[in-house]
Amino acid sequence: MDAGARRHRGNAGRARGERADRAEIALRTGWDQPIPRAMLTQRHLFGGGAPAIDRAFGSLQRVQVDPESWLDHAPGWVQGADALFAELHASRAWQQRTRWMHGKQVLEPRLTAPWFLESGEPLPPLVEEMRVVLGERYGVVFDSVGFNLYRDGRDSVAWHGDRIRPEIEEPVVALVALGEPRRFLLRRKGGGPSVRVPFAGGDLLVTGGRTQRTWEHAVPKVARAGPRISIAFRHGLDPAAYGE
Ligand SMILES: O=C(O)CCC(=O)C(=O)O
Repeated sequence: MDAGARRHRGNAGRARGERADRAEIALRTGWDQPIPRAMLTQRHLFGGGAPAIDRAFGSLQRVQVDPESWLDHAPGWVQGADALFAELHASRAWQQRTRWMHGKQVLEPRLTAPWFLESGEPLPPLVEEMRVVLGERYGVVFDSVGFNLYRDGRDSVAWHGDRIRPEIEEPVVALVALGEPRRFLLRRKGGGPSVRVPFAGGDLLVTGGRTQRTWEHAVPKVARAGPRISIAFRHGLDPAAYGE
């Protein structure tokens, strides 16, 4: 067999493997299904009114992405998400961080505003309620909250696992999305096929087990999108994570 044929067979084998991998994840999660239109409209209705959270976690479903890794998804966990979006958009001290990439400092394509428990600074009351209620449910003290603002479709976050201290083998990270729906993708660490995780404005998405260790996630750029805020509740964040 010549080199070209060998390469072709290698590529075809890899493609077959990736298809099988994607099919396996889709089978377990059902996440290759398009989100029904009616559900998107219904989601939009949750956006109005006074902000509140569902302390009973009535819509929450756990998805086992592999035997050691899970995601909890609670659609519409935040009611009045639009008012909370407006409050956070107006009140957080948004900054654009820089990152080292290929030996150069580049601007991170989104704005962030971290909060740390040790600062003693009060959080907006509903965000504090989320932090406490989520901490009770998952048995951890969320000692940092990262606010992320994606101003439009050009803002994004690249593939990564969160930088949690290595001695915490199974970190729990809780994310709340507000505003415009964006694609939230998940793939095994190091590459391979990705799946789109349903995560719309007002939803709660919690990663647990080994998800932050053996999987990575991303919010890719899109041609057009309105603003979106995500709130990340973490425990044991590596201090270097916000140091750049
Ligand atoms: O915005 C999101 O939904 C994800 C945020 C994230 O992954 C991060 O800040 O590490």
